[in-house]
Amino acid sequence: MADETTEARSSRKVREGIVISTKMDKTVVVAVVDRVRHRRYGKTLQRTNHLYAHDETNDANEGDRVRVVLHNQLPESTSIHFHGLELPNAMDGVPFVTQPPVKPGESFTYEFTVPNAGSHMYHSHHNAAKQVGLGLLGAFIVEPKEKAPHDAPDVDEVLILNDGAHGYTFNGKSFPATKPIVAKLGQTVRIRFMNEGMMIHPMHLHGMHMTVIAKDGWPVPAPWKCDTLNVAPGERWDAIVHCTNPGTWAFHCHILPHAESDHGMFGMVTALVVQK
Ligand SMILES: [Cu+2]
Repeated sequence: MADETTEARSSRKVREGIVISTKMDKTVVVAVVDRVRHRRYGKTLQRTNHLYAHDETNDANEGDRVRVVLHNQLPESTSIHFHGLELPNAMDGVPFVTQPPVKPGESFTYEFTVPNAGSHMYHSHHNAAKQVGLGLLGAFIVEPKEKAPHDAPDVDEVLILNDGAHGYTFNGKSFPATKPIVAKLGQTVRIRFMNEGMMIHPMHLHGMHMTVIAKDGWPVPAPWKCDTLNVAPGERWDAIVHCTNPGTWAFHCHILPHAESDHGMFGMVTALVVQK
């Protein structure tokens, strides 16, 4: 085990303030929260984003062994909770419940076998209204061992909703800085909605409907259709859009003060672009 850690460390790609995965051993994912300056840590982490519990070959990796090493270089305590994963208690990352807070300068290693597939998240579970609001979060996506037909969409997107100190954001950005989702006519898009904020956000797509296929990583018993999908704090919803209608379609939170002002659209607004 010690050797594995050394190997992984020697190969890890350290980017600023990010959670990092290494391919050195596909059973090992090393995450590091380091080189983070207090003023910037939120933005940095939120931009980075996604800790995938699978390697680049997209093997089904439900059941992988994962190691996440948290180095706390913040000026305050923190922790990592893996939201949605059904882990052994000691790995649940909740200060004063399952572990002491990880204090500034300290490290903590989370290690577990990935138990359940689906769209999950990881985030700080300490002073979270501030820390998660500033971006100590990401998507933790576990590919299932047994693939369903919708596990191979043409376009696969994660949309993390947040409403903390950085305002109303998708993946850390507010409109017009949000990234549009782009697909070709006839393609399918999977959107993995994740709400890391403190408010409900009804996500509304213009021009086409969504087909909801999973809730909190679990397939729904029967897929259902909608054009407005309420995403509450902590929830993850997976939906498929069959891109049958060409054009640039607004895609936004329908609590209007989260999306529109007298200066036009802002905040939780993006577009689904269906190209002919
Ligand atoms: Cu909203």
